[in-house]
Amino acid sequence: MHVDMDAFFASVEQLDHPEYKGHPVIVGGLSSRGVVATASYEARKFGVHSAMPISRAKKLCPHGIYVYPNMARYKEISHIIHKVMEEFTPIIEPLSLDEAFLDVTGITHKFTGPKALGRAIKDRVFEETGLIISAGLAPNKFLAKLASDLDKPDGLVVIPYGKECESLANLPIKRIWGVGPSTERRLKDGGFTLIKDVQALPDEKPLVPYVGNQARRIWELARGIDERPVEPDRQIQSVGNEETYESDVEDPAVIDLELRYFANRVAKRLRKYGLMGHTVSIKVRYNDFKTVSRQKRLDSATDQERIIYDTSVLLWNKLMRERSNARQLDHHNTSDLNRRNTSLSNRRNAKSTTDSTIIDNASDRQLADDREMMGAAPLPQFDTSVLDMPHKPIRLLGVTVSGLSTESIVQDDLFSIETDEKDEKLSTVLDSLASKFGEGAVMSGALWRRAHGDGGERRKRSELKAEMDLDNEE
Ligand code: TTP
Ligand code: MG
Repeated sequence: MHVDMDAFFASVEQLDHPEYKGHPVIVGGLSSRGVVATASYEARKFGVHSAMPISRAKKLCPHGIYVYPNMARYKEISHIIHKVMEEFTPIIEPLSLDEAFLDVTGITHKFTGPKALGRAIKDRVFEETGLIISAGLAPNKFLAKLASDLDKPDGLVVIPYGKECESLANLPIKRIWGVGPSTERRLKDGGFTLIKDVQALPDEKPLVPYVGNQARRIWELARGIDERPVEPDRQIQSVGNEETYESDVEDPAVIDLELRYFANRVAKRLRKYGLMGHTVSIKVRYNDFKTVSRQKRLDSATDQERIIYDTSVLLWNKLMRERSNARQLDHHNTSDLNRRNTSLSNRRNAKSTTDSTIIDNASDRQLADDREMMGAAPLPQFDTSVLDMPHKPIRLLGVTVSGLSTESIVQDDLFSIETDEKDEKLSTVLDSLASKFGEGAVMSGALWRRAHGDGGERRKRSELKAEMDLDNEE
């Protein structure tokens, strides 16, 4: 089923201003260069339509009521409509504020027929909003969308199984999904005007000279064949990596490597899905199973490894310092715990004053070498002493980026624009190299070994948990 509100923005305005009812209402930018977002059906009689310059609309319909869009209100109504749809099925694919596909395959038996189901959703939308939605029910998405538009406004059209070809036959070819003005022109050049002209072909071959690789899809759609599933709007809420270790981890150098690895993986997946996130979190589970997490909201969203790593380090240190302060206030430790704390805090103190001894450690030297290969504007000094010592052995570590959006970032700081652009460019180059030559081509030696488990079994308790958290709620 496909549903689509009638003259959506204009109908909402008529609902909110009853005095507009029955009059031509035009919603759009009101400046001299503004365009029409939509027009009520009363205004459409004057030839006013979406995307037309307001100045032209005013010539066609000088007595119309011209209003500026109130997006917040339209979103509110859209949300109510979505809730109504959810009464029917969870498999909803919204296409815009006012239209959606619903997979109703599993619920038709609850109604006397598809028409009754369409009627039911139309009635519920009207009860909840006072607005009219048109509905189309058909064996697939293409036909359902076509059907919802066939009898607008207040449409309710069913194209039953077996009637696919018949209902399409006499429609112009531009009604085929994806056939825009230029494809339409080319099809007409080939003598195809109505959908039945395409249906008459035994296969798609005669279309190839005119529409190239679109031929198969157009030929299938003309016969009402469309296998695309309804894709529910489950949104990715976060992208994260975490790992539970075979044996507990205490070495800040290892933790640093883990944070780098997680930042690398998370950033790569964000970029793969074209996402950016503005919140970085770390999760830590101690060997006593106590689990804590800390998060930080960034000034702007990121998909950059370097920023994710830096923020993780910041969060790690913050967490360790909070814990050690809390411990200093706590005087009822057992002697065992006291011993451990003393030794750990000695080590921490030693580290913070004598960095060189840490750097001299072989694994740190390796990491320092790897820094050269990491490329992306490394820390001023690759110095694992930036990481505080854990005060208890670590069983699990993880890094997650949430607050995702697909929007590009808006920067207000010239310096950060430069840095980010540089990092971004590098990340893109690294990603394309990785897809060409495999990850080993770009990952630093230590990260590569980390990724491929060389020595990794020393710590792995379970498989790496890389997750894209999906929002299943509302
Ligand atoms: P549509 O569903 O295309 O149009 P509509 O709901 O106004 O009219 P109908 O479905 O009955 O033909 O778009 C939904 C809303 O999206 C519309 O009310 C306003 C907005 N919109 C624009 O802002 N600009 C546009 O170019 C279009 C087409 C729509
Ligand atoms: Mg609409």
